[in-house]
Amino acid sequence: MTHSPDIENLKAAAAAFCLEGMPKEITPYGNGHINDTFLLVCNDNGTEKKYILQRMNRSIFKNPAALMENVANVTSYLQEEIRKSGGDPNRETLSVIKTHTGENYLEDSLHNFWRVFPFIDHTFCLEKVENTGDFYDCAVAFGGFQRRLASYPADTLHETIPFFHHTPSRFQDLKKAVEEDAVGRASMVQEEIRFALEREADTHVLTDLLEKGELPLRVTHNDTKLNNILFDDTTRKALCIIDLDTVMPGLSLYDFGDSIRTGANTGAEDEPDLSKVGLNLSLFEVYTKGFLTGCAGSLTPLEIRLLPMGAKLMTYECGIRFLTDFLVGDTYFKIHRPNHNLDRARTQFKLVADMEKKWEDMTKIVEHHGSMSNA
Ligand code: ADP
Ligand code: GN1
Ligand code: MG
Repeated sequence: MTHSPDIENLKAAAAAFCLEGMPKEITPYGNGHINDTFLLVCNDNGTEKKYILQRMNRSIFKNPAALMENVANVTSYLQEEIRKSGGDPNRETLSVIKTHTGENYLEDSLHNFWRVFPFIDHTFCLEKVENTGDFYDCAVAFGGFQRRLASYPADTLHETIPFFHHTPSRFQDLKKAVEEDAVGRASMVQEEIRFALEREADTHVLTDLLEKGELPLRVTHNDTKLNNILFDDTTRKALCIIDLDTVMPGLSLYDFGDSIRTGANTGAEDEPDLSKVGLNLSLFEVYTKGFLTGCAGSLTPLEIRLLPMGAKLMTYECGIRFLTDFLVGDTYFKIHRPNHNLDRARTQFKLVADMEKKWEDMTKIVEHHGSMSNA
């Protein structure tokens, strides 16, 4: 387990970057499960300049240089695209603040890896959908992100986490964790393990079609949860997509599915009361409509047909990742209470079960909006 950085580590890290003004406050920020995120406020002759300072998760991201090269290149590309379409490149995408030696990140003497982004001010980030309009905007933005990156040279992107959404290999990881039972927790989650194992046949539906060349590989975000998008305080429009660590070649269905998993759930990802968890079909419909609009006709008929499968599989995959992490002793996702990963796995499985009940409705919704988008 990596310890939280102390204030001296934080100050030393901040000092390595080309900032406007002198750092005056550094405080923990946001609700991510992976990196350690801080709001860094600088004083620039009486004016405040804000930044996001992050300690990257070095046990998950093995090659920070490659990762930051992806982020720097993708954000420069997006800035150009946004500029061409008349948008504001300083607010509608991240950009990488360099160190004094011109690097995209800093490795400190403790082998921590740090990076800095401008803080996109006057924005908010949602942990839960508050109204359908927000979720629609989010869908258009994530669809648009994929569309904007359609011509990005995918072969120049490094694979930051190999087999990230390869559900069959996530399934193998779960089986291994069950067999090894490293911290003696398997006996308490027999029901959850059975739920996961019963669905093995689903795990390779998308990867098989990809291997057969029937689904196109695209540049995708791969972590399109609701809190990875910033909304503008003034316009309340989806403004900027963040958390670009997993931008890699992937399937459109991954991006669609992960947003449904997080945004169309009637409960929180870690809700202990499972009666609150289920699929909100009207939010599913809103997101389907928005995503198809954002992708602007670029999805193939098979991709559209498989949108419900993308939603179910991303939810199932996340559930088995949480369950695996619970079984190995909580080494990947940050937890804030005992059994946190178990609570998370349970919500995901409850959501999968609810999607299975509502499958016909999900299919009809997709058929309806899919036919309109191709009309
Ligand atoms: P993680 O990989 O741990 O999820 P993120 O990059 O998503 O880390 O950052 C965590 C949170 O910090 C986000 O959900 C968001 O609230 C906030 N955040 C990150 N970058 C910015 C930014 N540039 N401007 C404003 N808020 C940000
Ligand atoms: C992590 O980084 P964050 O909190 O946005 C994870 C996602 C999971 C998600 C579950 C790099 O997302 O894959 O779906 O937690 N990111 C990584 O909440 O593993
Ligand atoms: Mg995040």
